[in-house]
Amino acid sequence: MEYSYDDQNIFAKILRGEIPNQTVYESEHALAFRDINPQAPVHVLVIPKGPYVSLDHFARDASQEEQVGFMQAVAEVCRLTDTDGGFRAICNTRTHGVQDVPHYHMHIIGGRQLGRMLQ
Ligand code: IU
Repeated sequence: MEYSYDDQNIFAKILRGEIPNQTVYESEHALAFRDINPQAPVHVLVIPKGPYVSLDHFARDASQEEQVGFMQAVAEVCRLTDTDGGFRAICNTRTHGVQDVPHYHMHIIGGRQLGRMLQ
């Protein structure tokens, strides 16, 4: 699989500070910010700072430090938001997964009872 990262994608612009965001947590390796179109009271996107297109790209090519850093950011988002009742983590992945923004991101969605299935 060849991954081609487009540095003009919207999350790359957010990482460069060219577009504002509502930051929940930031570290050396990851940024977490509120989704602009929230589907629930908690809807946060966690993204790595490195140039990874998708979950599979990140899982294959990111260093252990980047991968640990990413999961630590997920843990911080859980600590900082109303997720004690649980939440859903979603990584829409490339074309079949209907991924719109080609920079790897994990949705953390919660703060209310969710339905059983997503479409
Ligand atoms: P997807 O998994 O790539 O389909 O989700 C992209 C998400 O990015 C989606 O929930 C959008 O509402 C969100 N988003 C955003 O938070 N800020 C933006 O400027 C844009 C999209 I464009």
